[in-house]
Amino acid sequence: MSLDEIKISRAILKQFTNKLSDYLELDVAVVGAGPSGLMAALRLAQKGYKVAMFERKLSVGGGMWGGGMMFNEIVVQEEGAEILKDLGIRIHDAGDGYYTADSIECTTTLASLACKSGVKVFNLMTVEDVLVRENRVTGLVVNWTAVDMGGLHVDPLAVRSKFVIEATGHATEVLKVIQRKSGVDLLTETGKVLGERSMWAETAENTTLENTREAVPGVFVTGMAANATFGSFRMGPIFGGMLLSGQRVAELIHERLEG
Ligand code: 48F
Repeated sequence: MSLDEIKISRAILKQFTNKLSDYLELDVAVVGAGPSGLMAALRLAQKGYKVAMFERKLSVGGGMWGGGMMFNEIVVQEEGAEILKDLGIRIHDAGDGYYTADSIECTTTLASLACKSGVKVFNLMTVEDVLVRENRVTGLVVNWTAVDMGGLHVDPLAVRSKFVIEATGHATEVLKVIQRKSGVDLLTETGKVLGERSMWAETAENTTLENTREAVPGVFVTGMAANATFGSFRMGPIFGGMLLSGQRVAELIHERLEG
């Protein structure tokens, strides 16, 4: 077979355009492909929902690749270890209820399972705004990350979704744009993002689950974004809370979509 560069180019363009066009209307749009977002997307896709993830960077995985301070192992507690085992990720018993796992195995397995379950990942895209109708978020406004990085004056495109998951981590970028532009109050004490506090692993892990909830009509928060939204602590390289939070947000949205 002879290879033709134009056929290669056309194959990519056609398939990508079809994929993006198919995923402009969604059940759930996940912003940020870190561990909590990936876990949420995986569980929702396993339930049969149409899910897309928008990730600013070239790679998915967020802060999971680097373990703690670039030592590429993560720590989980008992419940997190159960999830990793269920996903087929190998764990090491570090004693006293702590388990470690290779962060590269965790990230690649989680990402692979999400893709194979039907999640479509759009990497290199930044969510810069949302669609709001009658005080409810109904979708996302996305642009190429390169446009953002280049400071180029290029208009974005829009995606409609029944629910949005804010999984942008410490930055809570989706909620911050909603706060700045929509006039809709967040479901926090002040109506604004309360902000993340300094490291306290135990409390942070415990509060992650209770902070995993709807933060503005149509938008659920998960992972570190949940703690940052509701003013809780950071936890460092212990990841059980991220995985549990991803599962929890998937359950909450499933209940709403079913009801
Ligand atoms: O930060 P990140 O890994 O969030 P997470 O799932 O996990 C937090 C842990 O990694 C760690 C921790 C552990 O316990 O504290 O920090 O809560 O992933 C967030 C992802 O969102 C992307 C960002 O590139 C990263 O991959 N992201 C952030 N803002 C945007 C975005 C945006 N506006 N549009 C698209 N992607």
